[in-house]
Amino acid sequence: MGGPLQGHIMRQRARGGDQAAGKARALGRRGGGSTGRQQAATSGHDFKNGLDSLFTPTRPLIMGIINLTPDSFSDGGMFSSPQAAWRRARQLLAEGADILDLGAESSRPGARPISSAEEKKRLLPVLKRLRRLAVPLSVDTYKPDVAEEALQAGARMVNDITALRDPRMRALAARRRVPVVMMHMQGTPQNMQAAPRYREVVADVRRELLAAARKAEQAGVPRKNIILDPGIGFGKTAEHNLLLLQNLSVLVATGYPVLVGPSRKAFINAVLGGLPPSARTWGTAAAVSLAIAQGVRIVRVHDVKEMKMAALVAAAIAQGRLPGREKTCPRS
Ligand code: HH2
Repeated sequence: MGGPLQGHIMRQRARGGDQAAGKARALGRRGGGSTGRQQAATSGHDFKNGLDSLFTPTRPLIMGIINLTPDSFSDGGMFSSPQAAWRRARQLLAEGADILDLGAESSRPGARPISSAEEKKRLLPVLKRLRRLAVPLSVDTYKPDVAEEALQAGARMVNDITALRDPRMRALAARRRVPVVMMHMQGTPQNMQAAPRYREVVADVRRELLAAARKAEQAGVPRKNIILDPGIGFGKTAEHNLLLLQNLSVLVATGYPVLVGPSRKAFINAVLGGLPPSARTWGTAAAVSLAIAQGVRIVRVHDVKEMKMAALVAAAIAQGRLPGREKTCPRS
């Protein structure tokens, strides 16, 4: 951990930020054993006003992953039936998820792309069932027609691993005025890990994301709806991922909210060795904690219960105060 993180924490303190506390209050209110619907009702952010509810008060948000795929790298086939997805959604809500991200096409290295028709067949029945949970649902897709139908079916947010590369995605995001995650990827899932190459990975990813955000804004996407994501594992070596995670504060300093998805990814295994994805929880917790300490707003994770605890403690340490003792801090 170097200068940028230290500097960020000092700046956060000086500003009297309050990242941990709002979420911790919500968690405290919930207690154990309540239903997903009850929890969603108390979570206090419904995205009705774009991303405003993310910022007053500021707090780390946990995006729980639900992969409706047979071939995802860590949980392929586990939640692909509507019944299994429903049970998983209820579990993740009970564990404290703030947003659920539904993905119907795997983006692991070498994954076989699927047609829009196949993606919708996997996604839409589950989405229509989960929307009654009244928690914001995000759809993880880069296909405009899939995103469009998902929004019509109740999704409130689009997570695009190609950073709105397709102009029809930009037009859709502009028209529907929903929050959009713009993730950095070098290449495509089919070729991205062949030979990732950067001049200077942190600066390159920052520049390319800012260029993509500018294009989106020119197409009419409101700035307040744009969330940036460095795309851990997407066209990056293990060292690239470590440098990006070390320097998340550089992306945070752009002023856009930042989301990061280190969950169970291969860079953890590159450090620790010999661990299948399901055994990478502690490594994920380290990455989540350092990300939150640098000002990251949202973490996309499989292990919600564990990452919720890690994120809240990391945020409390970064702020230097107990949850609930913060002043509200609207986005300036
Ligand atoms: N990672 C994955 C998928 N979508 N979206 C964002 N914004 N950021 C990420 O880091 C990210 C993402 C890959 O993880 P997973 O969904 O678990 O696996 P798979 O792509 O194999 O389904």
